[in-house]
Amino acid sequence: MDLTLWQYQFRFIMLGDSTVGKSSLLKRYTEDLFLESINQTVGVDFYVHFLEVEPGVRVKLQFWDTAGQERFRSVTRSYYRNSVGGLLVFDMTNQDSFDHIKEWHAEVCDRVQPHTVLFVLVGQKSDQDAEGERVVSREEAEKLARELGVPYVEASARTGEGVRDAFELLTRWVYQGLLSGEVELQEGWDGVKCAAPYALQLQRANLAQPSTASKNNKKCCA
Ligand SMILES: Nc1nc2c(ncn2[C@@H]2O[C@H](COP(=O)(O)OP(=O)(O)OP(=O)(O)O)[C@@H](O)[C@H]2O)c(=O)[nH]1
Ligand SMILES: [Mg+2]
Repeated sequence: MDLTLWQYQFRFIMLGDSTVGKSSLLKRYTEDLFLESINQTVGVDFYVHFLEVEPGVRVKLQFWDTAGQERFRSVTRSYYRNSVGGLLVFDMTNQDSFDHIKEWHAEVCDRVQPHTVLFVLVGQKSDQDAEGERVVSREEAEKLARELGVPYVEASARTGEGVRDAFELLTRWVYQGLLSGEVELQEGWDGVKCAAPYALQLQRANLAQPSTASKNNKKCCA
């Protein structure tokens, strides 16, 4: 099987203050690597990963890894609009990074209208909990997640804990949104691409009529 073949492409954006570990999360997820010394992102970096969301349905995930530093904001803002999903990342040992999450969320939501972005809130550096370095409790983070209407995952790029969960939760959420029609393919918008859009319409129609769904091939773009 050609591993570069895909039925869907989703564009995700990494958001959060500098040093919370956005690039480290991506390095862990896409290369299974962790670097104690990693360069600060300058502007925006780009990562790719493939995920099979159900047998025979491969999604190409494109990640825009933005710099958290304010001076790059004018560059990073231009990537919001063509993203279908975003990871809102804070460092659980850094109160300010948590306090700024609402601003990151509002900044993106305001700028992507009329599109919407699906978010997952990620509490990073969970390995530091055992070291007594944690300053943001799980309860506080879950409360914020409820306010924003997004799921919450704790992760550590250093140990790998929770990293796949965070990325795959978001991917499956977008995929389900596509099947239900909550996420729409739109001309001139690159958040989602489908290799065979007509097949997606068929799959949606099948899902809406369970009796016929079982008789037909359920796979989109197959
Ligand atoms: N203990 C611990 N340190 C981490 C973890 N993830 C990243 N770090 C460290 O945190 C620092 C910043 O990580 P980056 O991944 O560069 O952070 P970033 O959010 O991409 O920062 P910008 O590119 O400036 O926006 C580095 O020294 C990493 O080694 C983690 O899970 N645990
Ligand atoms: Mg970075």
